[in-house]
Amino acid sequence: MATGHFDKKPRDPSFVSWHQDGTYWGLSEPSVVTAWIALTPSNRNNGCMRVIPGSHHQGQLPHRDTDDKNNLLSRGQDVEVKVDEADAVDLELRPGQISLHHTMLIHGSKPNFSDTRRLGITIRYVAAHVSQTSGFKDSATLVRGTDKHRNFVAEPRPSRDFDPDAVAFYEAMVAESRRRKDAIAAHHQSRQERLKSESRL
Ligand SMILES: O=C(O)CCC(=O)C(=O)O
Repeated sequence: MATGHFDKKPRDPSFVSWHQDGTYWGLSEPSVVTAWIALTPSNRNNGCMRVIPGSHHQGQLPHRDTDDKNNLLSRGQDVEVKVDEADAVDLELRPGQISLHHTMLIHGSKPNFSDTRRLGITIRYVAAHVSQTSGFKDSATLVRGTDKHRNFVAEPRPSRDFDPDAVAFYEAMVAESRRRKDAIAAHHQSRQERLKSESRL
């Protein structure tokens, strides 16, 4: 299990392009489900999540990086197949309600056109037998049973709020993840510059 959050302030232009979560996660198989938990109302006006029903049956689809600064995804990844907006279903939720989506489901969300905040947290449940195909070993919390596979670094179970060991573990993982993100961004930028200078030749 891993967590994250998606926050849109009132009148926030931030949006999420149509994408499949599994695209850049580097997992051996797409046995992952996300619980999107609404902490505020999430509706059509403030940019609720939208999904294309049944799209997870298409398997992994190609994506392109857009690097749009208003895109809440790290690379602004956008699925490279035509998405018919008429097929989209709005997942309107009240605070405390959740939606569940498969890692290959095409989904996204529009900007917040309202005066109210839209905030949701995500909990990603990964089957323990799934492994990472990229170099860095991520951490995860075991939520049930025994982990016979040890494919992820086991997160310590906090014994109380702000347990110092759990906080130190979290801070080390965040620092490592920032370091990786910066390395990817630097690699991406030098690739863009190389392509630009090649096109000038
Ligand atoms: O919160 C959103 O608008 C998008 C969420 C999302 O892309 C995800 O949970 O994978």
